[in-house]
Amino acid sequence: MTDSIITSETITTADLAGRYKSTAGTQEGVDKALIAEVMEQINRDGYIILENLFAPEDMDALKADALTRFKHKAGRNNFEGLATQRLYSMMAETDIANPMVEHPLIMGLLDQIFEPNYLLSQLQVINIHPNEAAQPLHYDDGFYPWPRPRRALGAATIIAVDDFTEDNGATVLIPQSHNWGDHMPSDEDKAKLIKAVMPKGSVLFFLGTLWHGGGANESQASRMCLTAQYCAPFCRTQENFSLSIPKERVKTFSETIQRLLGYSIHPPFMGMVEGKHPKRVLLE
Ligand SMILES: O=C(O)CCC(=O)C(=O)O
Repeated sequence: MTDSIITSETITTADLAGRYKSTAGTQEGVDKALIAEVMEQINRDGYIILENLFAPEDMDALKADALTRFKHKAGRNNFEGLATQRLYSMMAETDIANPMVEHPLIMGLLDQIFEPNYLLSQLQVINIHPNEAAQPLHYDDGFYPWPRPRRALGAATIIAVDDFTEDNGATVLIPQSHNWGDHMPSDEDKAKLIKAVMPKGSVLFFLGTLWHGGGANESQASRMCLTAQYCAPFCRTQENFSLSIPKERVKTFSETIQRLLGYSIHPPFMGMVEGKHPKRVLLE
């Protein structure tokens, strides 16, 4: 039981959990000056490329692992990609991507963008094969039907598992489109598209309001990425991880990953189970 006195002023911020207090922000810290510098670019342009954040060998290991797990040869429509493989729910089978999902710099940026206890909204490996057409341009948090311009309710990483080149399907994006109102990209806007060309192990980090899409793959080789999308703690996640990742596996994950998967509370009680903290269901 908590002995906090709840008032009209504190009802949306009070941490009512008695046993499992919020662990938001307890991950390894990152230099504040670096976070401020990166955030300045994200706020201005809607994105940043963090070159070589991960070791190429870790990318090779992730690729070898993912290639054994794809269940389908291609997507079901031109958004998933008719020459693109997607691996969903990988945490149900392997934790090879966990260090990338919870990297301290990524968490440090998300701490600046969202309220505490933000969530992992989806996690995918995307393998774009030769001859794939460009994906329709979109912004990732567009399914939250709130008028633009507005704050980002989502943010994403696209981690280059292969080198992203001029012709192999590097993600394309429109700088500063995170500030747009509710209009579709015009031909003039599309002329400003840039390609996220980057060496493997690099990360494209962008706000959920930034217009972007997978690029056309005009090369002879496939282009793989790992992408994690995160959302504000009061938004519905794209994947329902409580159903897709067995509790026995979640128990083995770090505190940060558990929190990202929804074993956390957005004050005062969003995410509760039978009025209790979800960790009680996970751990007791
Ligand atoms: O694969 C990419 O480069 C981008 C994919 C994407 O934006 C998506 O599937 O929502």
